Amino acid sequence: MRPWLSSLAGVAFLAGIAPAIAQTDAIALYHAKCAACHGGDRLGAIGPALLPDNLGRLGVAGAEKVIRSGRAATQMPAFGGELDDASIKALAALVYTKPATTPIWGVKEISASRVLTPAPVVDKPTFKADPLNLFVVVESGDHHVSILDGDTFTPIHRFASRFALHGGPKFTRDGRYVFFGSRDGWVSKFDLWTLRTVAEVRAGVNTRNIALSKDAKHLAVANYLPNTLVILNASDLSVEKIFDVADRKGQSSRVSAVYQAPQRDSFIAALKDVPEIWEIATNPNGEPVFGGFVHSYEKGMVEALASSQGLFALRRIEASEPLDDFFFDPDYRNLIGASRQGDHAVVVNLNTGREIANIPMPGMPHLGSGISWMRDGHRLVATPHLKEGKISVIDTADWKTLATIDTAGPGFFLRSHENSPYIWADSFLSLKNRDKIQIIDKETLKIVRVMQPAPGKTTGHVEFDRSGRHALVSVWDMDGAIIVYDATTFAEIKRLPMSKPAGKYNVYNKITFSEGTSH
Ligand code: DHE
Repeated sequence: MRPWLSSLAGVAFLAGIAPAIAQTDAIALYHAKCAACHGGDRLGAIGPALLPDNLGRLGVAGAEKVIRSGRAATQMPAFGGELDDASIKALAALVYTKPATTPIWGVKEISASRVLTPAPVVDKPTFKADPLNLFVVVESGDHHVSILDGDTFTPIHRFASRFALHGGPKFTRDGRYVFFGSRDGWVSKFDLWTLRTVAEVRAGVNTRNIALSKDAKHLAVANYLPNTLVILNASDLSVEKIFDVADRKGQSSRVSAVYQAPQRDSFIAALKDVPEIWEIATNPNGEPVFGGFVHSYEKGMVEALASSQGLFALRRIEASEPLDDFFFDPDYRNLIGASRQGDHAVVVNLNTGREIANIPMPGMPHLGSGISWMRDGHRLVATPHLKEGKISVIDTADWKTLATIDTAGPGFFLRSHENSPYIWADSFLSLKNRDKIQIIDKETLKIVRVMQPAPGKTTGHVEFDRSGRHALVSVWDMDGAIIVYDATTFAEIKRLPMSKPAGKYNVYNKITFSEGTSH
């Protein structure tokens, strides 16, 4: 038995339950009721991993509720009829106990998880819709993905995804393949022409997101558990390299996120626990892709499975503090990273590796959702704030805050399109106004309209079609919807029922790195 499963006293302590209940064999109970789906070691199987960091914001009380009542639209049954309250509390406390030793998830484990299901050979899509104007919709309610025709807004396919996909899916430049990452570390490769999943692999135990290299040959996976950055071969999802992430002094770190930087032909990684930003060459020549400005390189980290010289060469950029949640300017020369204090952001010039500005930004900016556009010859960047109902607008000429737009409440996502004069902003995290969408004029920086697509229901995340004429809005409810709006008149065109649709992604906008959408 694993050491971290062996302490009933600890479980009872964590659960705050009486000694008599402490005798309840929570571990035996776990093995009897949970292990078949969630794995004997809690690392997940057909059900998700049951480790505190994987469970995120659910909380112990939330876990008790799920054990008691089950989880709608999943295979998680309700145990309320067969387990008493003390047993449910002991199980919830158990799954919220950190493992005493870090689970091992290296080349062997990753490779053993890989499943290949090649699709039939085709030379064109197996459907009539414009393959570049499809929308990929992640339905987080029942863990499915829907594919929509972006001209008629009609679903053409729906399939079960891995549990809890997170972050934007990543598309190959021809728009044929899309990759998804789940919080439990699963990476899935889906063929949009044959509408089939063609490969899957579990690249981590607790994963943040994925990024695809410029040439679509390599896929990077950012992990919180273990502290690794995994590079997969994007063709068959085999392991190419694993970085055990640590700073120069050897201090290990989680990886907050990894981003593709096509203009630089590299990946850029945000590290959670150490003041370094990593840049990893995805070009076999390595160094020249960084424009000759590079000072420090380290090659061949822990498991150098790739032998070519410059490929995956690592450059460490030292920062004054750990930075998270990056926004990049369109040529990927500069990034803006949020300080963990939540009150300022730091601009780093990636060519020189130096910090060039510090921008006060109270209220925890969510730079990952930032967008940029040109106004009066200046490139502006807008970012929502997770803790305040404000949108900051920064002028990249001097990296100063040009305006602060007050909204109905803290928001999560922003969207625009090069053909639209407006920014669409939600108030996703507001207590009272989470059903509001604000339309902001990109010239005047004023709110010109407030919409309430589904009164009382959390609404957020907008994506335009390839022309910019329509905007699709998510109603995040089990009984939710994607609402299609005319992006000029704001008239509702169509309402498609969906199960808690999270993000939706237009193939063309993604592969062209459209201005106004996430990359
Ligand atoms: Fe996300 C993208 C981090 C919570 C839905 N989220 C991202 C990205 C990062 C990130 C770094 C960009 C990755 C990419 O697209 O490749 N998210 C974080 C957090 O640190 C945070 C605040 C806490 C956490 O638990 O991880 C967080 N995110 C959430 C949620 O609670 C959301 C609303 C629901 C969910 O699915 O968990 C959520 N995040 C999203 C979505 C995107 C995303 C839909 C992709 C946006 C896009 O348009 O590209």
